[in-house]
Amino acid sequence: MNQCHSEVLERQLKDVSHQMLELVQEQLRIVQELKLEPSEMQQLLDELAGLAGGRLEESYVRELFSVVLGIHAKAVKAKERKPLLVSRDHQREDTVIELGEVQLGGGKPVLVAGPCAVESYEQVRQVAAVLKAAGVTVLRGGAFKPRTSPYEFQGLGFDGLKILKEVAMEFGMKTISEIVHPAHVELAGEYIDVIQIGARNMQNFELLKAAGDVQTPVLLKRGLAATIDEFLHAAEYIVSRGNQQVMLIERGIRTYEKATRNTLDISAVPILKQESHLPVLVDVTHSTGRKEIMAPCAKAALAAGADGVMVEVHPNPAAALSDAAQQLDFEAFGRFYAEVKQSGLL
Ligand SMILES: [Mn+2]
Repeated sequence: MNQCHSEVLERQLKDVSHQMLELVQEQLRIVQELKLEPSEMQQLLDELAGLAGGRLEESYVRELFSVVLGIHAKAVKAKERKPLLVSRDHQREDTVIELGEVQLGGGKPVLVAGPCAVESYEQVRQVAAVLKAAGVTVLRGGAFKPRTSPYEFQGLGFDGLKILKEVAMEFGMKTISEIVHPAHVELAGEYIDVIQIGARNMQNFELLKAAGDVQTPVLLKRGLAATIDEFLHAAEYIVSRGNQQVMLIERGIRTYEKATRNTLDISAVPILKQESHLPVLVDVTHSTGRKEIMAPCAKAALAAGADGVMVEVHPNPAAALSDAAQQLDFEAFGRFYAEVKQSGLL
């Protein structure tokens, strides 16, 4: 082959390759515009493979054209997979939930505190007075208590919600309480500012739907054996019904570890913040079950990006009707709060 002939061939190779590139792009455009089904794409491939001859084997033809068809199939799938409403892909900015003077998810972390259960007017009032004096304005207290055993204290029900409302009015506080029955969700909004859906009910889909049908903010607890994906999908149940005011709270998951009541999944905090625009809180009481490590765990949660921390406080934990072992008395709460505040994270 002389010099001149090889130069011509090289130019031809370049030309043909460029044309091929253009043709492949054109092929992809047409395939996408036609919105071909996988079965139709297979048919086309079979036809082309049947035309193979000369230097090209059937399998090479299939390989050559399957690239374009593969790109198309991937694009179709990606289009079908819509991002969750609770995801960052759907909404970039943080969701901010206003609770009186405090904002959850607004960049300034919030402390939520109160007794495990509403036991009496006097008990709630005592706690509220101490918390308010310390500067805490969001009060929690369980009126409906789904307990492990049916023989344990089940809560005061609506009478408990009434007590919360009365005390909150007196001290100018906002309230959070768990609701366990879908039929109670609407009425609950008249007594409390935030409906909590507990860990055991995280996948109670009828309850989630009912919470999605009202406009009361919802605090959704992570189930004790729920993955982060299941947690986010549970939140999606609420948001997809129209209630966008949802907060997520990590409360520990069940592992083989016995040193703590549950295992606080601190990594869930930055993952949830990354994956979702909803505010993320950490319950240091139920995740640890150990008073002496609640302050460091609260600091860890805040350092990891949590928008708030929840802790249980009782005037006389030893006599509490639920979670006696892990509620802080007023003195311990004072130490806890001071230690967390001293870190500058709260
Ligand atoms: Mn409790």
